[in-house]
Amino acid sequence: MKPEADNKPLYVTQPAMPPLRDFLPYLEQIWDNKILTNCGPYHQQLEQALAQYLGVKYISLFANGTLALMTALQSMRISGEVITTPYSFVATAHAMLWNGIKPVFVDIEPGGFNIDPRKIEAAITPQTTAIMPVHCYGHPCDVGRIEEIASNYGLKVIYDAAHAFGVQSGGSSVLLQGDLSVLSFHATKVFNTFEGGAIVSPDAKTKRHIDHLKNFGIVDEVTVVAPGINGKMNEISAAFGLLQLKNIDMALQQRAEIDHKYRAGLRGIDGIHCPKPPASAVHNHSYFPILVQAGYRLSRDGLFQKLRDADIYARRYFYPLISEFPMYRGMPSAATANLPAATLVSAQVICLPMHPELTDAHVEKIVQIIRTA
Ligand code: T4K
Repeated sequence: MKPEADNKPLYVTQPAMPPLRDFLPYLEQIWDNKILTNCGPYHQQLEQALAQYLGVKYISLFANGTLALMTALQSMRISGEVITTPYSFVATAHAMLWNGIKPVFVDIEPGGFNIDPRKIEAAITPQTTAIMPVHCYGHPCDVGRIEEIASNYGLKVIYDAAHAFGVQSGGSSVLLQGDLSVLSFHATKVFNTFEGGAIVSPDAKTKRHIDHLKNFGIVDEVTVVAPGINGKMNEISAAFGLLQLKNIDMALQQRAEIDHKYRAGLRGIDGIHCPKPPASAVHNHSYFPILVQAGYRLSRDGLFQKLRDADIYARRYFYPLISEFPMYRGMPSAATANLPAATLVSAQVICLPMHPELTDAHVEKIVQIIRTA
């Protein structure tokens, strides 16, 4: 970490930018060969490099994570109802509406951030075709239990793994779980391509189908096999991804150190709780959520404002819950009484700034505000 703070605002997430000069050779290459998109050379290289880095075999790049979620659902022919969590970014449920699917919200585990597998079975109806859990903040879901339920009821599992770049559970990539996993490479993510996303598939046939769907369903000049979308990642984004990948291990290490410093600094403050991911997981420290609970001197929103007054743009991810937005709140599963754990966490959470360029002084400043508020 750099030693000194500056007076720039601190955002909850911020992309770590490699030196511009390192990107110029990639740009020159694109200018030279004039292939700007449609699965060009950088697109292909990034798919291979990511598969290797992430420890998965089949990955399809997308223009963003939301298009990847929509296509993942389409590729599995998911219809009817899909069980999901209300404690996520709104794209998780929006991807279902785009496919004419009804999301059914199930509460999160008390003391955690992910869907509670013990509550899934009660939400299954004859219309249920799939479960879409979210590895929220990169904390792995209870994948074993979810798999068990899915196979008992013949349901597909599509993980929204937007936060789970590089996360491992039980000794292998968490992206290998379920039928498909969907990543986001948005500017605010651990690994970014400006905008971007990906689907991890279990086999070559599924990847091929997804690759057709993200390119209008086109197979060749005269063959279109499905009403696909334009979901392709462009060459500039793919090139940026290749450059980012060179620095990703260092960025992950810096995040781990910042996480450690926050925990040490915030230890012992009454009413401030810093939930940890399971100890068995290899974590990516994509976010640093704290819970502001009884015993703290300010309300959650009081502390949120105090930070903002000091130019620290922490965020209340995820408040409001998805189930509270107008297009969802009339659904029976969106009732607050059905979602007590998510409602509580949503009212307590603040995600503190977390990105590799935070200095010791930044962390100390944030800790000091929370300690002395
Ligand atoms: N599933 C889950 C679980 C997700 O969290 C997301 C996205 C998705 C699916 C969908 O994936 P994508 O289609 O986005 O690939 C942000 C991101 O836009 C969104 O990608 C992310 N989740 C969500 C959790 O956070 P906002 O509306 O909070 O972003 P914004 O613009 O307020 O940015 C947050 C902070 O980041 C800003 O205060 C400043 C900083 N920032 C932002 C941008 C865009 C930068 O420093 N540089 C930037 O370029 O949604």
